[in-house]
Amino acid sequence: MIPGLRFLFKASVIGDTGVGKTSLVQRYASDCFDGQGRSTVGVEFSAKTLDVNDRSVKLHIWDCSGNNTFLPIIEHYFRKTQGFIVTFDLTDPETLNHVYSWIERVNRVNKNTDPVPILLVGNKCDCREIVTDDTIREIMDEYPQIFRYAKVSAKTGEGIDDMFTVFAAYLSTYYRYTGKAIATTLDIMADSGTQNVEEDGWHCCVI
Ligand SMILES: Nc1nc2c(ncn2[C@@H]2O[C@H](COP(=O)(O)OP(=O)(O)OP(=O)(O)O)[C@@H](O)[C@H]2O)c(=O)[nH]1
Ligand SMILES: [Mg+2]
Repeated sequence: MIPGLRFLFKASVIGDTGVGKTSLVQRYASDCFDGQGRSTVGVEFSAKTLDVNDRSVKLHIWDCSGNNTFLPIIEHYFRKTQGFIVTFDLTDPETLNHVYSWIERVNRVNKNTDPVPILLVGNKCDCREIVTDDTIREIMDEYPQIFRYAKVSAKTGEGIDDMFTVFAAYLSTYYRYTGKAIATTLDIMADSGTQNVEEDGWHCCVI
């Protein structure tokens, strides 16, 4: 671990209602799965810290409702998000088709910035898969901002830790080395060991 090198990223988990967004966040943050399926009202917040590539990365995770009623509220959370986790249900091809509109929404809200990195996640891999790899490939070809596709199960926990580790590792490298304004800010903070960006000393990577 490099002393003083700590990053904070805002992450938003989005996708259709019922794909398992809350379940996968709960599995990651609390290692539990309640199977109740209570639809999220608006947005729920979780935080978790992990070590990746000698850096301590804190993720502020905003779990957004997939219900259209809440779109005006959750779109507010799309701003100043460093990375999106766009989720679909491997047993429901419609939810994969809707990934297009979720990404379009993200890009519309962030039209004045570079495309925000996206991790595409297919959840419920404990069940029989119905979606086709071809469709996933088409979406990834259309949106190069999707840096990785992960297949997971919130129910069994398969792939969940890995997907968040990959997500945090990618963001910390992306924002540090892409030469964007944010990367400069991070470098300065890291080099000077700045501690005063956030009250608790985390480098908040808000663009
Ligand atoms: N078999 C299986 N069921 C899952 C998995 N993840 C979630 N579910 C179930 O899918 C349903 C919906 O899960 P939620 O986590 O509430 O879905 P959500 O995407 O947060 O839904 P909204 O909050 O309405 O947007 C629940 O009944 C869960 O128990 C999984 O990995 N495998
Ligand atoms: Mg939910």
